[in-house]
Amino acid sequence: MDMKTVTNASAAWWALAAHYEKIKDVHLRTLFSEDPGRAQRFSADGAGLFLDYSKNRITDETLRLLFALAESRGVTARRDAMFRGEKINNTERRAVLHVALRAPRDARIEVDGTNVVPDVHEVLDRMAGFAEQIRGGSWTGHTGKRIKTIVNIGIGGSYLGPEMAYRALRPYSDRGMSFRFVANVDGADFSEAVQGLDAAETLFIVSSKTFTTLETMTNAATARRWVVERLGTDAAVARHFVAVSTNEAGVRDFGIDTVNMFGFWDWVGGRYSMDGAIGLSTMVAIGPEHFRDMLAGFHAMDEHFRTAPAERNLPMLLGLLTVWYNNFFGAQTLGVMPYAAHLGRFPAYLQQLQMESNGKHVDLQGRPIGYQTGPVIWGEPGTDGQHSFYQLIHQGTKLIPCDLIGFLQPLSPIASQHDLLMANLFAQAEALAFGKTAREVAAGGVPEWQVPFRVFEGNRPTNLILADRLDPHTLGALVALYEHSVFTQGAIWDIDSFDQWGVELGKALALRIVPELDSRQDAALAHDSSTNALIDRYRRASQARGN
Ligand code: G6Q
Repeated sequence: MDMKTVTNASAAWWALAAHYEKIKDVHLRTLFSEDPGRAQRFSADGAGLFLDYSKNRITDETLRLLFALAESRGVTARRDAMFRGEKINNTERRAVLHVALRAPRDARIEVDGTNVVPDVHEVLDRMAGFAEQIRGGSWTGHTGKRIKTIVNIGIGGSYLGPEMAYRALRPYSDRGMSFRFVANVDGADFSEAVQGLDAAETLFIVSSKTFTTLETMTNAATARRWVVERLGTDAAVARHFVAVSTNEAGVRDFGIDTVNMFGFWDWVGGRYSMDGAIGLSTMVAIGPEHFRDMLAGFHAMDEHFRTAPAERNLPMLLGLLTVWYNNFFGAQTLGVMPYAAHLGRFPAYLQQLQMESNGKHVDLQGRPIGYQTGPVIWGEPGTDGQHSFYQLIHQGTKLIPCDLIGFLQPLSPIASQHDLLMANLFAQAEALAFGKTAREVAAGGVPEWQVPFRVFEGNRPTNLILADRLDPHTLGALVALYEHSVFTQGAIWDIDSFDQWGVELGKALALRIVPELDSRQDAALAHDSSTNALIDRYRRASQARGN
C-alpha cells in the first residue's frame, strides 16, 4: 500500500486505507461461507453484459467506501462533463467525445456550440457507401478487377482496434475477402502482409489521425511503390488507396483524392477511435449493418455508465475494483483473460487503452503524484494461459487480480467443445478464489512430503464477465465497458487519461538517430557512451553488408 506518500488524500481515501488493514487477511472462503447471498448481491447487468464481482476481496463496507471515494473525487461530475463535450482533456485543451461516435442520429452533443452528431453520421454514411461498393464489387481496382484484400496501414490507436475487432468478428465477416494489417516499421511486417497478394485486387486503407506518423507514412510510401511497380502507373493509386485521417492536406499530398478520405476530429483520441472512421476496415469486413449493431452496443454501455447507480454501474465497479487492488493491496498488474479464441487480440487492445490512458505521473494541475496510477495490463486467451503463466497466478507470491471473460453461446460450429471451454473458465475462477487447503490435498491421498507443493492458497480475486454471445453488439459494449472503467480510474487518480506525451516523445526521438545510422557518416556522436557504441556497431554492420 502506498498511502504513506499520499499528500492530498481525502478522508474517503484514508477510510479505505484503514478498512484495508481490517480486510487484507480475510479469505474469500470466509466471505462466501458467512454470506449465502453474496453471489447474487455482488453481481450486476448492463448493456447485455453480466458481471459477477463476488469473488473480489470486498465486503459491503468496501463498496460503500469505494463509492464514497468516487463521490469525493467527483467521478460522476467529470463523467457528465465528458458527455456534455467539455474540454476535459486538460493538457491538450480538447473535448473527449468518443461517445459521440456512437450517438444516435437524433442526439445532440455540442463542441464549442456546434452539434457534432450530424458530422459523425455523415462520415458513417459515407463509410457505409464505400463498404457496400467494395463488398458488392462495384468498386474495382485500376485494371477493373474486384477488390479481394484490404490492407490497413496504421499503428497504435489506428491499428489495434481494427485488428482486434476484425479477429473478434470474423464469423460475421465477408469470407470471400481477406483483411491484413501493417503497423510495424520493420519492413518484414509489410512484406508478410502482402505475401501472395495480387496488387490488382488489393486496396490499402492508410489510417492515421495526423498523417505524419513515421511508421505509417513509411509503410504507406512502400505500399504505393508496391502498387505502382505492379500495375505500371501512378494512376493506379486512386483505385487502390483510401485514407482515414483528420489531415486533409497530408492526404492530398500523398496523392489520395480527398473524396476517398474519411475524417474524424481532434476530440477523438487514437485509442478511442475504432468505432469511427478508423473502423473502416471493420465496416468493410462485417458490413454496415453489423457495424451499426456494434455502435449500438457501445451506446448501450455509454447510457448504462451515464445513468446506472454506482452499485449497479459496471464500468464504475470495474474501475473502483482496479483502484482497490492497485492502491491498497499494492497489485502492480491486472490480467485480462478472454475465454474466446476470437478475442485473442483483446488484451493487446486493452493494454493500449489502459496503459496509455492512465500511465501518468502528475495530476491535472501538473503536480507529481504520491500514489500509484495505472496498473500493467496483460493477458492471453484462456485456456491457453492456463498451460503457461496461470501457475504464477495460482501459486506465485504476487497478487494478480484477473478479469475472466466468457460467452454463453458458442460461435464455432464445433459447439460440443464449448462446454469444455466454459468449464475451464468457471473452474479457474473457483480455484483462484478458494484454492485447496493442506487438509484437502492430504485427503486426496497425496504423500505428506508433497502436500506443501500442492496447496493452493486461494484468495486470488477475479471478475467474471459473461455475455450471451460474441457478436458486434456485445463487442461494442465490452470495449465501452473498459473505456469507462479507465475513465473512472483516471478520475479517481485525478490525471488526464486522454493525453499521451510519452507517445509523442517516441515519435521525435528516433528522428535524431536516423541520419546517424548512415554508415558513410563519421561525424562524432554526441549521445551517452552506450548509445554511441550501439550506433557505431550498427554502422559497421551496415558497412559489412555493403550499405
Ligand atoms: C493513441 C495514440 C497513438 C496513436 C498512434 C498513431 O491514442 O495517440 O497510439 O494512435 O501514434 O497516430 P496516427 O493515427 O496519428 O498515425
